[in-house]
Amino acid sequence: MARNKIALIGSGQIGGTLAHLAGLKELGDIVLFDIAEGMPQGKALDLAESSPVDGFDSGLSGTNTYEGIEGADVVIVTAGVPRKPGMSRDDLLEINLKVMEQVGAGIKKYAPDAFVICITNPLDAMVWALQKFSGLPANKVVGMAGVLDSARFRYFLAEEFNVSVEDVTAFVLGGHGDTMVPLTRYSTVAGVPLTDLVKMGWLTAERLEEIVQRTRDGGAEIVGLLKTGSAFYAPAASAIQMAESYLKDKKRVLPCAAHLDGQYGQKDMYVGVPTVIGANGIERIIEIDLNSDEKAMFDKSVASVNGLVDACKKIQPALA
Ligand code: A3D
Repeated sequence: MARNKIALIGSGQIGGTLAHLAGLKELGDIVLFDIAEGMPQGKALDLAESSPVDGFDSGLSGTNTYEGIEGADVVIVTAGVPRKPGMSRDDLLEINLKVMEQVGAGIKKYAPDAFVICITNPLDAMVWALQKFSGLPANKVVGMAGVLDSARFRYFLAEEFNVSVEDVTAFVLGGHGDTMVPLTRYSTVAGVPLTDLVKMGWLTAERLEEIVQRTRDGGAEIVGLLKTGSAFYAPAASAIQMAESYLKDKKRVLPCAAHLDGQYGQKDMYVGVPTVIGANGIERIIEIDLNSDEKAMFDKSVASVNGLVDACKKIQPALA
């Protein structure tokens, strides 16, 4: 059986890490695309030279033309600019929207059957625009944010309780931004909800709120430390988990920015919800019951994403 083909649009910090992880996991042959000449070729060669050491067989190549992504099974998009200290994700909107237009056209022409994972920020608005620009079916275009936001929440909780990260599950809903909604009663340690752990005295409600806030600010914390860009190891690992679930038809239940068509009372928008990812892309959107507090937080998050989508429509009227 021929190997799968994975195209990475954008070969910067996240793109390079995606290529490395996809190689180590032997997910398929990997093509790195970027507008910077020589850079994707250089990263591909460097990674290929690591393959004999790590023992993986993946073709690795770099390209500056969209022909190179032809027939890709998975496309992961990180093209654009990341945040610098003091910038919000929303500050990236105008420049990255133009990038999504080019990327969408490239995917439409050369990889119309791919499963497309968008990482470029501001995430929920960019994945919405990318789906429109590419014209691909909405179940095949998805945004990565929830897996990363949940992973941050899980890590902070595991650290707090001094337990394995493997035994902590977490649920984060809503847009990728300051309004994201970490759901404490659906997040657990070995199946015990955080709300019960508060009653059991594992932590106070105030401490839990601090951890929730640190999760919301997780991206800014890294930007503040790195100073030259934003997080890339954990975002790449998160997108690879989504790609793997698609390629291996694992049907993982993962929170992703998915296209809503009536679910959660929303029409034609992308926002973070629990999904099932399998060979048909987003195979299911799981609608969980939200209590009134959670619903209020979710609605606020939706309003903030809608504001960004409206800004996209103003910049590019073809999207309206
Ligand atoms: P960076 O290392 O700058 O890589 C971006 C790459 O995109 C660069 O190599 C550019 O040359 C390339 N590029 C720019 N314009 C184009 C274009 N028109 N076509 C093709 N390539 C282009 O950034 P990064 O890898 O650190 O981050 C990439 C994106 O991911 C940014 O928008 C970040 O804000 C975003 N990001 C999202 C998350 C989420 O959780 C959603 C987390 C971290 C970063």
